[in-house]
Amino acid sequence: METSAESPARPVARLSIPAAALVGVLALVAALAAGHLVAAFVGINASPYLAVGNSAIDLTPTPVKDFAVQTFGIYDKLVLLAGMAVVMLLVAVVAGVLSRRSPLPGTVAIVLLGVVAGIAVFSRPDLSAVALLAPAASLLAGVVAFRWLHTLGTRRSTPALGLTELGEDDESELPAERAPRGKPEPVPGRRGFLLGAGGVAVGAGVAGLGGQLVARTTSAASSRAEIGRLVPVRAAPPIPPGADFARAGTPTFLTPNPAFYRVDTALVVPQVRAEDWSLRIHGMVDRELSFSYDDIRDRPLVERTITMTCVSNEVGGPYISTANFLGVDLRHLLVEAGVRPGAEQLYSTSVDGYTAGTPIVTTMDPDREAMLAIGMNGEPLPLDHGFPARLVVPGLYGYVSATKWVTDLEVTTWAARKSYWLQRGWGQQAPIKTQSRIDTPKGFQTLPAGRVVIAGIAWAQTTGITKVEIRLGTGPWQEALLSTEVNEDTWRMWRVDLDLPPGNHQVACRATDDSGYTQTSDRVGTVPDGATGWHTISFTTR
Ligand SMILES: Nc1nc2c(c(=O)[nH]1)N[C@H]1C(S)=C(S)[C@@H](COP(=O)(O)O)O[C@H]1N2
Ligand SMILES: [Mo]
Repeated sequence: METSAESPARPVARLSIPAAALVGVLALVAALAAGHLVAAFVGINASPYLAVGNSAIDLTPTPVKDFAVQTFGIYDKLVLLAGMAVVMLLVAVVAGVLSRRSPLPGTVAIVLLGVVAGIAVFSRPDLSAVALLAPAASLLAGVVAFRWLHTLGTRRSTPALGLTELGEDDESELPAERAPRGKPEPVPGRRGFLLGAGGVAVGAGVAGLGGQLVARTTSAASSRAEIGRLVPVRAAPPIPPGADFARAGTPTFLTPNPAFYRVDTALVVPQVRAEDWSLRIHGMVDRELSFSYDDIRDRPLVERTITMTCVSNEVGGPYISTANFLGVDLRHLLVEAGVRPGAEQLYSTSVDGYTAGTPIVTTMDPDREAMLAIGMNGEPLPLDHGFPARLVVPGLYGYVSATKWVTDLEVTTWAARKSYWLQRGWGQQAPIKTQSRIDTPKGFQTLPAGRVVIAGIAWAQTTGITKVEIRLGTGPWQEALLSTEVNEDTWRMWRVDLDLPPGNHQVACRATDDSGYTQTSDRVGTVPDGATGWHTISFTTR
């Protein structure tokens, strides 16, 4: 009888467990890579992997989110992406193994994943309907890769490492024309499978990397690079000498952009090109307005030194930074639009659907100088800090004021709109609380006995800091030396020089602001409107 390993393919064999798992994983990789490549053209957040991750963030219950931020800090999103990868890989392995004989279970699994990704993409506010092409490409590539590899792997051939021929445990289906056992000649079945698998892996790699490359060049980064210099009509006054005690261990007065704290719900930084950006002002206004990037940059630009703070900053925490923000007065834009009586809230929306609600009175207060910012520390806004434009309102925590990638401002009431974090239990009114932090020594540090500098920061934006005191153990409060004041919207540094004998020490600090208020010792957590309490650390001198 005429039989050879190259006889027409027929699904008479089944895949070994490792081969089946490999088929599942490669189909997954092919699907994700194809989706990523297409997403590079229709909006990178349409990449199924990222879209599912972004939806996961929005659906996560607040306590879990808080836990993640607390536990993983800036790595929270990395941990989420890694966790998703593990889950997807497990699903792929299981689907593959369930498909050892028939490709049906794996096909169903891919279609299900494709539908989940499609829903995730569809529900993203920053994506249009064409973005569905990305999950569609994933679905197609996944199914094709899966079925093709499955066919290659189950093509009857000489028994080989990756393959189990039918028959060993299933005599009833033993094919009559079994391949001869004696001659392990070339093994095209196995070789074909391995070549196919390698091909899929390489193809996926090329598609995935290609997607990254395309996304980068069509991206906001290239648009930002072409902005050129933004020149204010009024630059921020230079930072005077003595504005920080950085040499003693405080932060520098201005935070370099890469070191500026970052807090947002975006898994991948929204990519908005300046050319494509516009800002709409509408709602309870006399006339609706819309501004392009050039409309904004052609207005008189002002530059202001402002310290931003996140409501999620624990006592002693890192979510505070200072920059020279450049932009236009938000109040002027609102006056042009004509805010109607009865308006309470400026409801701002980011391109990624994030929203915040700022009291209209605050935005209209001439002393507050709320900004629509397009520049930061002499550059266009960095992508992660809101390029092309964001809001900055001195004295309010970021979640009620500092919308990044802002594209829509609706003048409205509190009842009509509930912003992202309000829906999750945070406060409607969130002025920044007067606080202070010890930066040096570090908690549990050991230093030589003798001269020791205790130094840190204090802030009470819009009011200003008048006094900072420290206390060793339960000793008397001693007043710290304050740095040169820059303005009332920024932090202020402080230091105390001590002579300490060897021993264990505990030190606490508290600030008093220009209204005469001294920081309370009552410890409250960050929810719903910001932490209070004295920052206290222990250290040792030897
Ligand atoms: N689009 C968008 N804007 C946002 C946020 C966000 O999640 N999405 N987070 C806000 C919060 S909670 C803070 S504290 C500030 C942080 O701004 P930064 O990342 O530039 O420091 O941005 C605000 N603006
Ligand atoms: Mo925040």
